[in-house]
Amino acid sequence: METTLPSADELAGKARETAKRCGVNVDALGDGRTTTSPINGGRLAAVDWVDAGAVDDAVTRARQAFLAWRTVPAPVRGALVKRLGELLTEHKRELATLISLEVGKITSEALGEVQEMIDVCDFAVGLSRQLYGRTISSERPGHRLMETWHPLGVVGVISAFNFPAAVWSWNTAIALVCGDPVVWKPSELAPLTALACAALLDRAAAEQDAPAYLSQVLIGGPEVGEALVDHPGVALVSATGSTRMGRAVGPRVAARFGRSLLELGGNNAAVVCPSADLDLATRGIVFSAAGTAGQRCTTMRRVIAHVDVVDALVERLAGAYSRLPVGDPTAAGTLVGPLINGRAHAAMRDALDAAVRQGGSLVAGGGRRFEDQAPDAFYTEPALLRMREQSEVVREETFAPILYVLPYQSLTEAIALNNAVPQGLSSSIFTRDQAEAEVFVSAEGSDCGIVNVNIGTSGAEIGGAFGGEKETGGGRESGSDAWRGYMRRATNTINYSGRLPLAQGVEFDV
Ligand code: UN1
Repeated sequence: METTLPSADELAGKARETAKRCGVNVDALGDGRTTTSPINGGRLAAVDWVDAGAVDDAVTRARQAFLAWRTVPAPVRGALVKRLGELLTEHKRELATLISLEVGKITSEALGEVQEMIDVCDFAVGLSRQLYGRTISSERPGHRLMETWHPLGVVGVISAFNFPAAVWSWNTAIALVCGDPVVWKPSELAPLTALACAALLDRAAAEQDAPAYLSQVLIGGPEVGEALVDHPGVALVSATGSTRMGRAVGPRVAARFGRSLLELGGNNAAVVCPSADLDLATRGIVFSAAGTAGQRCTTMRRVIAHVDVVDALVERLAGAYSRLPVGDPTAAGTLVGPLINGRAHAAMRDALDAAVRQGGSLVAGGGRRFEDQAPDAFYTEPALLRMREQSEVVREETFAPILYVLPYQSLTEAIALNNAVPQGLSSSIFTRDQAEAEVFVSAEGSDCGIVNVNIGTSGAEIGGAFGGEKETGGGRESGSDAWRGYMRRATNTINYSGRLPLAQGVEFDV
């Protein structure tokens, strides 16, 4: 595809104007740290950073907001989130533009990210009338047992570049209806997107007369995240990022008996069975493997295909890979935008070299594009490789569009391969054999937090609980009952008998 990438001035002007339309005070951004756009590698914006010292002030203010917000009835808290959802709907296109400019997402996926934000607001508004506890039969006459759910406290959110807005919203929409203020440390690569989200929520909060400082954003480096992790006033740390980051965060939060919700790496596979609809499987696989330039935590990185269909499948995949339009993510028709930066590109090159050393063969893609035009932008063709076995590099998560295809003979072997990686986020099976599908989703099937049938591994809806096992960290965000992670449970025993029978038949007469 012929592409002329936009100039740095053009993108910087667009970013400034779009942020302004979302309510960001662009004249007060300062001239601190420069960010670049992965679209052309050029300067996009400059934003002042705070240092770790800002965390204590922010948490103190959030704690004040908590004392007020926790007494506001949950359905009234829901009204704030409802307004946020309306403002996100109104500014959907602008937010999507900022996401594309800052992290290189194609327009459709950037709009999809904002749609996830709107959807989780809808979900949270409904939830605000459904924060149910149970009543439980007491073993004693004239007694009732019940549980009540109360706001937990300040939630610290640490998010990554690849979903620079949606991850905040999954946490914030739920936290706010649960009665918790949020302090957010976004990716330093996407500060304008974060400031735009914050401006929209500030506007909603002002309109709804919500307490000040319910939501704060701290633009800064890793030391800001660390201070949030260590602060005893942060009741829950919800961190999305690499397994390396999670390994540092988890124990530090645990050491102060805080709560953490970890959403870390994935190494997601699809099993393709002999009965699979190969055209459907091809479409599902290519979206999950090449979409977002391989930079979702749910990106498909492995295909485990039955020996009877592996050749036919690889042929279809290779055809689709050769037709993938790589280019300017804001241009119509592009399906694969740039990698976030040169480091990601180097990691991709290293993984491809390692895969070949480990017996793999490159079937399609892997090359770099537009290097002459924009040496600091990193466009790559998604790579498709055949591997003889699940070697070391296949068991690692490389945050780039690399898809390894492995053969299998029996479903038991396929499931074992699916599970034989340290990560446990997402998985899928393509089959028309119901028994095979059932085995894959059963207790002896995939060990992941997300297990799909006849769709790819990425693009989950917000209604389900999102997250995974093993090195993925175990946390669950967004839908289903993930809200419980943002509240504290009290078990209440109510005695209306006028006597004092003790549980377990204990006698203690005084
Ligand atoms: C992520 O990459 O951090 O399921 C989240 C999906 C999206 C979320 C991905 N709804 O692909």
